[in-house]
Amino acid sequence: MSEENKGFFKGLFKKLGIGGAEEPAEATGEQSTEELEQQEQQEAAPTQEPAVSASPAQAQSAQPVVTPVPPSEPSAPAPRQLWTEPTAPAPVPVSEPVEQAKPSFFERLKRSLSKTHETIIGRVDTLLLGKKQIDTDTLEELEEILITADLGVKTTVDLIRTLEQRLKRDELQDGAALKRALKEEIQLRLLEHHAPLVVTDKKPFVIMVIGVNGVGKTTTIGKLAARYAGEGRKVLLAAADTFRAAAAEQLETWANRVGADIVRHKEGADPSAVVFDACKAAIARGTDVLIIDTAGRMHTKVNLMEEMKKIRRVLTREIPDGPHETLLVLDAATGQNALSQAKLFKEAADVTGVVLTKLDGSAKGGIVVAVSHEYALPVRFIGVGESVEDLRAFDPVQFVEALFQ
Ligand SMILES: Nc1nc2c(ncn2[C@@H]2O[C@H](COP(=O)(O)OP(=O)(O)OP(=O)(O)O)[C@@H](O)[C@H]2O)c(=O)[nH]1
Ligand SMILES: [Mg+2]
Repeated sequence: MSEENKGFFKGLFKKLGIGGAEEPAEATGEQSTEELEQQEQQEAAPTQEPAVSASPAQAQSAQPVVTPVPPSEPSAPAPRQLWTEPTAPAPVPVSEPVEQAKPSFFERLKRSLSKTHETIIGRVDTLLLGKKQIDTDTLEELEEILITADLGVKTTVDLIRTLEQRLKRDELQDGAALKRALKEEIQLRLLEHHAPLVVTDKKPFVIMVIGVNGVGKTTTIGKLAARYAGEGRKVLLAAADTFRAAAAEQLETWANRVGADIVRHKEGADPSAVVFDACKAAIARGTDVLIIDTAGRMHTKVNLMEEMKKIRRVLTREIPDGPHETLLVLDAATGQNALSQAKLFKEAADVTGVVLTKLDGSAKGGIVVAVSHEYALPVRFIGVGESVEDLRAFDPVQFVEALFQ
């Protein structure tokens, strides 16, 4: 404490009639703020240096834990943490870190769906504002909202028909009842074709990932590989997108990151040859899950479809019951385009499941309902961000809850 402050406190204590006290800290047997700071620095010092080999998580945990005291409250040093506990390294999350903490994931899902919420529920709320009675005109307006919110014409017409029947049965007395009914009906349609992707004990379980360029195939494969490797499965990635220069490198980066094996050839190589080698390697190495990345761009759409068929022919020669899953990746932000792609690929490629990526920040999340209901395709996963934990197993009940809240 500065001499000036010491003088000030002496004067103050004299005025208050507290004799003998040199200064408040000593008078109460407590340490001054300044001393506390010094002590804190000394004691925190050894833990401030992270070990050279520490993981980022460990390094983080080595930061001194200091609760700063607001400068306006110098008289309350008690809550300050005076030393840093010798901290055990924070556990490094291996798999499903967010699924264990469901509430926080739900909050994140809600945030990801906030724009879609605005586009659907925000507009429904505006429509219902001050409405005392629900009639067929209300349902007509609702129809328009749902179509423009990417739920698709077929799904919307089906939803409105059901709501009309419920209106006739006198089940929609007010806005709240209509909103409840809409939620139930959307949920029912999502549940109709819902099935999670179950990796069986087929060895190798083969997942072929398809979709047009830029939708998030390679990123989804990386996230899936992390998930399965985290479950203790042996994962092999096949870089069968030989069309784009950086495609194999991108996949290799993911493989290294998550501890998966990879089979890759040179750029421009025959994708079927990569798949052939990957199948052989997977069988030889006892791989649990083989995931095949494919090109999203070809000179023409016909080329793309032909290429996929060729890959499939080669694959089934090596693994007769494969692929066990043909996963179509769709970018939710593209709305109706995603729906057209679902149609095209379903017809040409025996799609067994869908991943809807980039739901975060998209206002077109209604497409999830359209894809599932209109094309009777199970949505296996949703992508709500770029990092590894942002691929979530799709849960219709949770999705609808997050959308409506
Ligand atoms: N915000 C967000 N970005 C995503 C998501 N999934 C993928 N991306 C991003 O989308 C971009 C394209 O992803 P890729 O995985 O390279 O797409 P691709 O389908 O493999 O593309 P091609 O190989 O060109 O066919 C990347 O920048 C990803 O980080 C998601 O769920 N949310
Ligand atoms: Mg790719």
